[in-house]
Amino acid sequence: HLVASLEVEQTYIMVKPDGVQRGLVGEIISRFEKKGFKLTGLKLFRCPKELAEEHYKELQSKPFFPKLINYITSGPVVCMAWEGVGVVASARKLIGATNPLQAEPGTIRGDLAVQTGRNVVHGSDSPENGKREIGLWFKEGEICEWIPVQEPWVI
Ligand code: 3AN
Repeated sequence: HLVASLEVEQTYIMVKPDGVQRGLVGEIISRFEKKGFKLTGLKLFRCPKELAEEHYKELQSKPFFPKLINYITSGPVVCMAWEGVGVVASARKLIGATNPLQAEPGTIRGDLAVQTGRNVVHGSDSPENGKREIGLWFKEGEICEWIPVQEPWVI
């Protein structure tokens, strides 16, 4: 169980191949934007098998591991880094339960997915894994630190 944190954290969010194929990229990004978190990294990427295996190494012994690797490498994914106070646990809430049939309506999986093996989005499960996964999926220079400014963009 994740407890809300007051620390500024980083989390790795990824639209999985089914989310890209189904045209849900904009919808998923907008959920995190509207919540108020800060986007610090974003790219479309075709993930090599070795990276998928490293990312999911904790699940290596699970019977569904080969299927999971096939799924994640089956097409491009959208890699994102998001920053904010308590972003790790909050993003997991926005995403909803691993099994989309158990995910609450209003969550991404609750609204947009049916199958565990096609659950459209990934979110890091701890601040430590957030850092680890951002380091895994992004190269140096691909993460952009920025400070929001209040400018009268439209007069
Ligand atoms: P979450 O993505 O909600 O953090 P994890 O970390 O337990 O869930 O699992 C990682 C991914 O592995 C899931 N997003 C899902 O794609 C896949 N997965 C987990 N459990 C199963 C399962 N029982 N059958 C098939 N795939 C699974």
